[in-house]
Amino acid sequence: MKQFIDLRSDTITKPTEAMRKVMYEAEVGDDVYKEDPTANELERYAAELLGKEAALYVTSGVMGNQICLNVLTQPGDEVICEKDAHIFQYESGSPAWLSGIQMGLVEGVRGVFTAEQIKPYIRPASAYYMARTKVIEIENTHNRAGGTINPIENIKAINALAKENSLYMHLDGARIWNASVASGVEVKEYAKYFDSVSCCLSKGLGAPIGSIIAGSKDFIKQAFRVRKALGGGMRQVGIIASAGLYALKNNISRLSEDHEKAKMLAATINKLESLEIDMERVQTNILIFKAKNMSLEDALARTKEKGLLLSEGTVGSMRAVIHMDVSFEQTEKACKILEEVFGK
Ligand code: TLP
Repeated sequence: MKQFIDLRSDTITKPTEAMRKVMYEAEVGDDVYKEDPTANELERYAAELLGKEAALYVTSGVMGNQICLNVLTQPGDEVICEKDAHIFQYESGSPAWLSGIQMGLVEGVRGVFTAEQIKPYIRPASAYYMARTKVIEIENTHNRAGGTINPIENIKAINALAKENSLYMHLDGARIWNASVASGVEVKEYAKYFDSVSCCLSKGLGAPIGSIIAGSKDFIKQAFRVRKALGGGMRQVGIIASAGLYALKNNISRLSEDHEKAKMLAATINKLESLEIDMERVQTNILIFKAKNMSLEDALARTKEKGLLLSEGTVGSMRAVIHMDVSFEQTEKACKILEEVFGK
């Protein structure tokens, strides 16, 4: 079988030997009864890491986001989010489908909107003929914008606006670990400004499955019920929760290595005349770039032909995502492949 350098996503990582060992040895029980010691420990550890009262293990990032939105809203409510937010673009329309809510879209700069910008989108409570604004959602890092970080001062200002208007704040922190490692701001500090937080264990951290949601005890109590209603009540879940716990304990600080490799690749892309990249977006592990004189289909096919797998990014662009299963050597090889395909 041909060996590809697979940069389609950081979701494609496979558990290491050490991770598989803790999975094999995990103590388990029935988690629907809250009797799985490993899942309980993962939730306790994650809540502490995020500085929240409680946490809940869920199957995926989508489930995490959608449970949070469901708990925070009523049908007919509106969630303000950035126009390229994952909850709007890539979650199967589930805010409407599962919770009967709509999105109020605001265009940010490189995925980041300011408090000033969203102020006019908050609907007056007296306007009974409008949807009710209920939640402000922030994605950090922002996937479709190219792994960009939402600055903590900006989040603080948005939180103040939310408080003034009695709105909830939800964080899609699928890659909050990347934001934290790159900015030096603790995940706890980011999470402090949100009523609910969803973060992935199965992306940069390398676990095979699962996400964490966190918030107040009361919030998690309600989330537990919604998780069950969505079919997310798992039984001897310690088998996979152990991998998540291992990932949280061992794989956060190493993300800086992924960011370094992403910079290496970005430097190559930037020097190739037939490629276009906005270097200000190069902040963590995701690169979004375009070929000037080639269709997206051709570009993806020609890189694949040479052994490099890329995915589709925002409209018409390519995406490369660095993760723990890509070595420095493979990153150099990926740079060479880009030079061969786009270097003329
Ligand atoms: N992102 C996936 C695809 O869905 C695009 C990827 O390959 O990047 N929030 C954010 C910001 C995400 O990037 C993702 C997954 C999710 C939520 C959903 O996580 P999962 O896939 O675990 O449901």
